[in-house]
Amino acid sequence: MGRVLQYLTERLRRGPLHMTLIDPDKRGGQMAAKVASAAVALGSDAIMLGGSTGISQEKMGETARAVKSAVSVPTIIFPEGPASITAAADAIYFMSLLNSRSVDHVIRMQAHSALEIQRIGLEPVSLGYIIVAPGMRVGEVGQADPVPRENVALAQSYALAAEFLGMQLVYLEAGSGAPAPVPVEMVRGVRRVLRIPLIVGGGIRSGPEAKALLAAGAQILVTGTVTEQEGIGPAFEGILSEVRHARGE
Ligand code: 1GP
Repeated sequence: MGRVLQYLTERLRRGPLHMTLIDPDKRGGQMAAKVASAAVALGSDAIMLGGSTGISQEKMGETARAVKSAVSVPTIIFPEGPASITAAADAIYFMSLLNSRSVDHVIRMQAHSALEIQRIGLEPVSLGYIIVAPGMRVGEVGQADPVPRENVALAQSYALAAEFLGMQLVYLEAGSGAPAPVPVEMVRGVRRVLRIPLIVGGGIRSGPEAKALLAAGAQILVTGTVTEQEGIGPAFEGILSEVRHARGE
């Protein structure tokens, strides 16, 4: 097991986690490092770098280096579209967009980057990525057929398929900036059938939303927009306080 997956697995034994998504195109280098330090001080467990399509390797490298020297938690690349791969990060989500209509997003792009990831020694963390309506921009770029919000069985089916294929994590994604997070009933339904860790992201903007998703069984919450819009403000603090509370801190 790679070091980052081991770190996540060990932490998950104590309770749910939070990851802060930073887009190096919007906040690169030292600006990203500042947000990352403040987020980790409040209890965020990892920094994910990604968000825009076509982030240059240079920008990703510069930001990963700055974040890594500022925080002790893992820095994980969250590729969207063609991967911006850099050895400066600790790991990369090696993800398949399971409900894409395009074979490119399911497996071809991954095949394209696999040798390079091995060559530079970046840890791949295998992840089944499932887009739930509305899906926002990632749903369009990824040519997804988003899981309808009321179709719990379809979300369960994709999630279980990821587990049966040997993937290490499942990510239910409503899309960055979604007006509402993945429905609580869907999270509860997926958690009921799944044995691997469940990540939930997209549209989480408040403590009460985080609390409801955690109660439904989300094990890792991802937020990005909330810090892009207001920095480390009351909304972010509210979300982190629910995560810390859920793990008994
Ligand atoms: C996007 O799930 C993440 O991939 C985060 O979404 O920007 O809406 O927090 P937000």
